[in-house]
Amino acid sequence: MRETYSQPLARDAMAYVLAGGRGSRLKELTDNRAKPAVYFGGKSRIIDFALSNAINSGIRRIGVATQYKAHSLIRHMQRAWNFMRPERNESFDILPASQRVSEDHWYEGTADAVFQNIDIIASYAPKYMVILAGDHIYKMDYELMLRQHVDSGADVTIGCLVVPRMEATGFGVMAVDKHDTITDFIEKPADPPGIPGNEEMALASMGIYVFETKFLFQMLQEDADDPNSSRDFGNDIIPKIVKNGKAVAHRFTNSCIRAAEEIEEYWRDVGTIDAYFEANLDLTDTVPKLNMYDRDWPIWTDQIIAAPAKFVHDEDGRRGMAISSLISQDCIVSGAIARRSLLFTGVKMGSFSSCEEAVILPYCNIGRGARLSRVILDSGVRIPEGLVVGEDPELDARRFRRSESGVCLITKRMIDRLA
Ligand code: ADQ
Ligand code: ADP
Repeated sequence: MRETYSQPLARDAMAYVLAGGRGSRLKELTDNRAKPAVYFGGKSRIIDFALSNAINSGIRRIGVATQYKAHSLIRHMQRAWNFMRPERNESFDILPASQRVSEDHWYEGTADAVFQNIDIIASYAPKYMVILAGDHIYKMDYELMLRQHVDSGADVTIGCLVVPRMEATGFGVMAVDKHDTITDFIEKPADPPGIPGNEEMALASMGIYVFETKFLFQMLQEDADDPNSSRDFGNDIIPKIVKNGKAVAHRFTNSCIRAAEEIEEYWRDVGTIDAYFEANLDLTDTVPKLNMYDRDWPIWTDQIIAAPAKFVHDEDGRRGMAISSLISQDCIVSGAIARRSLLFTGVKMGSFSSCEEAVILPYCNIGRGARLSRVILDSGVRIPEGLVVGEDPELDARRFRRSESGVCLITKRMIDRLA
């Protein structure tokens, strides 16, 4: 029988965000920052989505494990996520891999990134742990997952998505019975099993797990004592529970979005240059699949003190304008045109310049007469006067990082090499 809950389970839960991965398929975008710190959507960073989901779900204890190139990630979180109040039993802990347990290694795998901080988690005594990845774009109410976990009596509940079978090779793939109890789990199979009756699709793990804290600690200790373990949730902990205990699949829905607004389920990995570019560009659609204007489920981020975006005539009377574009604060578009583009904070566009299908990260400067199309500009890039990108594929490929679908990623170093 279903229990009814007198108070949200989220109040007894801690969210633990794994944010240590590099995301190497994002190439130079992750040369100096971890994937969760990469900017997304006009003013946020990727990690803001998982963290906002946690806050919007009612979770008030959050830990974030960092490892690879964590400086800009940590700085962002210190600025944006410092509003938790210990006196109200709230907490926000940034947990860099700091050799807390052993002097000779950092976090070995995702399970180790939790194991090494068991004492800090225990000090807050959460009843449930919600383990999250810090590198996906989606909205999700974890309270619903917590309820399913308690109702089903599972040892672990795993968030899952239905994906095309051949795209499932990069995921943990599972088989379930009619109650969604997981009967098999294979991490990153070369030939993923399909869903019975729907063989071209597969049930993929989102890398999101709910455990009772006591049980998780026990599993992590056993894993730490196993010399053959790679200390990873997907490779070690989850397959073991599927074999010896009860693992249940929680099917992802945009459950936090009001029914009237529900367009289609939205979850993106944005792990490659092309996926990252497309997901950003999608936001310039008249009705995007991801609604960033939803006041019921806001995406929290750093609120910098900055002047409003400004569109001005230049000295020759040429209009500055933006069409189907997202323009953040502190931008100045002067006698220039932006089409289907995202201008993050502090971007300046000079006279006669134009950009079309451009993702322009904070504090870039676009010189007079420059013409850019299908580009991603890393933060702080200064585009020289008159530079043209997106019209000569061979020249672009020699100068910049040109993706399979012809998107050019441009960094400061690449611009310096042009000089
Ligand atoms: P992967 O996509 O391979 O598989 P993984 O590299 O294990 O993901 O990283 C998961 C999360 O942990 C990411 O957010 C990453 O940033 C972070 N992370 C990785 N190494 C870390 C470390 N040493 N310290 C701290 N954080 C770290 C996983 C599951 C699959 C599932 C996919 C879904 O194993 O079963 O399908 O996620 O994306
Ligand atoms: P990241 O390292 O992830 O790009 P940072 O927050 O470190 O993010 O800064 C991004 C870029 O923006 C850097 O080139 C930095 O010099 C520049 N920058 C940051 N804040 C400002 C500011 N207030 N004015 C001008 N440039 C800034």
